[in-house]
Amino acid sequence: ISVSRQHRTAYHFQPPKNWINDPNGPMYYNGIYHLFYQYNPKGSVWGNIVWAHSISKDLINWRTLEPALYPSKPFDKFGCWSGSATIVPGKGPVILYTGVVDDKQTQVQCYAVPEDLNDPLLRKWVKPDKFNPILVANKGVNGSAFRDPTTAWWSKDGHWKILVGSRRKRRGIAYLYRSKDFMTWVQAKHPIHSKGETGMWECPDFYPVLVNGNQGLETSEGGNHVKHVFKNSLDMTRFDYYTVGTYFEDKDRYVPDNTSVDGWGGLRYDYGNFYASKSFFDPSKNRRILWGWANESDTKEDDVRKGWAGIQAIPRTVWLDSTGRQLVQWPVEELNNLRGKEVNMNSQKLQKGDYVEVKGITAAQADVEVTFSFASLDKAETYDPKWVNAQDLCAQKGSKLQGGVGPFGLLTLASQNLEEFTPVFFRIFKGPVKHVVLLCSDATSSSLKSNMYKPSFAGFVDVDLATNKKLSLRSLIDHSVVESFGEGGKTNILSRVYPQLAVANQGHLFVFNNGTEPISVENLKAWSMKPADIK
Ligand code: DQQ
Repeated sequence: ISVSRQHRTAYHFQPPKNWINDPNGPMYYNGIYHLFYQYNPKGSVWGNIVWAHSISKDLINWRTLEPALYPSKPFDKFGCWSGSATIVPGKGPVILYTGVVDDKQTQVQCYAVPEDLNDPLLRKWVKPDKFNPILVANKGVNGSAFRDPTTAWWSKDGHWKILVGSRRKRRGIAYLYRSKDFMTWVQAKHPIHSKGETGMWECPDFYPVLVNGNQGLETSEGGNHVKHVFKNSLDMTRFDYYTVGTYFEDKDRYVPDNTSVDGWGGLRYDYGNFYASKSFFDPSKNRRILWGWANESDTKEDDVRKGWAGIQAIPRTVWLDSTGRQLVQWPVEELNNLRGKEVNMNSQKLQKGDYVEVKGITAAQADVEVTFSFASLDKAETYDPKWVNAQDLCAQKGSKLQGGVGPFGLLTLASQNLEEFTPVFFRIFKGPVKHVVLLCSDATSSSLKSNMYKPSFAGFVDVDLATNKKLSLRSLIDHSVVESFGEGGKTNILSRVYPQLAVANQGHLFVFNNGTEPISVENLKAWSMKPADIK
């Protein structure tokens, strides 16, 4: 296979060629899922941004239509940047997006509606001159940092409300706007939320989650049975952070719970490569679905050579964990329809230094679910409270340095003789109060090729091992992607890697243990994945 194709994904969404970034305006309308995304029709680096448009019946197999939005008006002449869709009862879908008006990147908010609501595919979108642009930066608002409108929600006080991401100096801000008719918008006196020293808040997202249960909620739902989630994408770190908190609808203020921290130290949807995400409510299955963009980790020159860059992560169902402290995410169930041949491994013991191959599947294009168990935590290494940054800790310890309980887990995209591998693994420490569990997806040894970004992505897993000495892991392996879900989706990490040897049918999968405590692979199921039908 050619170099440009060998790292293309088989079931993660990507167009046939060119650059993509943020998912935009995802929605379900009249039986069809719509995904729009930032796209460069002219090349594989960022630029010339339009809204590409793909449709699906199952969130996995896609048809690409012509771009829905491209620069065509004075208010979006320099780009159609990110935004969201709202389905307005009785009217149909409305897109809100950011138009760039000049070469100084001055940003305004615009709207677009389907040209013909009777077209089941909603192929053509129009930007009426009446009311457009619907928002320009008021005095005191930084017009070159004013973008990415959210899906609107309807409040009991008779207003539609949206958020727009911004910053004032180094303070990240989400401004709130109200409208009675969806066309005339007035800025609220106070932002819904802001935080010092976090920089630009790109792509804010704001939605209710059920306090008890995993069903999703329509964006306008409120009441005592809900909490709210506020997410922003921090330009300074290129990660998506969220808090769980309370929305005071009468004051239009959001206050995070004291269990979640705003900003760099806070909770993340994903501790790897996952940015500018956006969620939507899917009424057909009563779930909330989260899309996120995974950028390349190779160089710009590589992207030019490949002729493509950027993928979308597998859409994830998202809900509030029973602890109320964090969210849980899981690949949409439709993905399982791509599962082909299955192999199993049960009660496989792994002593220190063991690694065992999982044979019989296409290991470079696979889905793996595994549960590990261990008899005792006595040998766990002592946790040093200075280790607050999981990624630094993973970089320091890696998968090769022997531990007490762990490192154990999967070696994905491995070459036969382990010249290359991307380990996804747990490492357990004895903390002052309880055990500290680290989940790591370490790209350090992923490729013999040097000169690329090979981060040791990692996050901590909030789990109580005292009663249940087990940890579970699912990894979606797709040529240049390893997208992993720890403990049922509590801590998730997407890595982009570019093996040179472990490509196509030269890719292998192993389970391993490099700690003194023996580990049991209680149950492992792995499937060859069929390619998704994306045209
Ligand atoms: N990407 C868009 C912006 C957004 C950024 C431009 C986030 O609207 O803030 O392509 O990746």
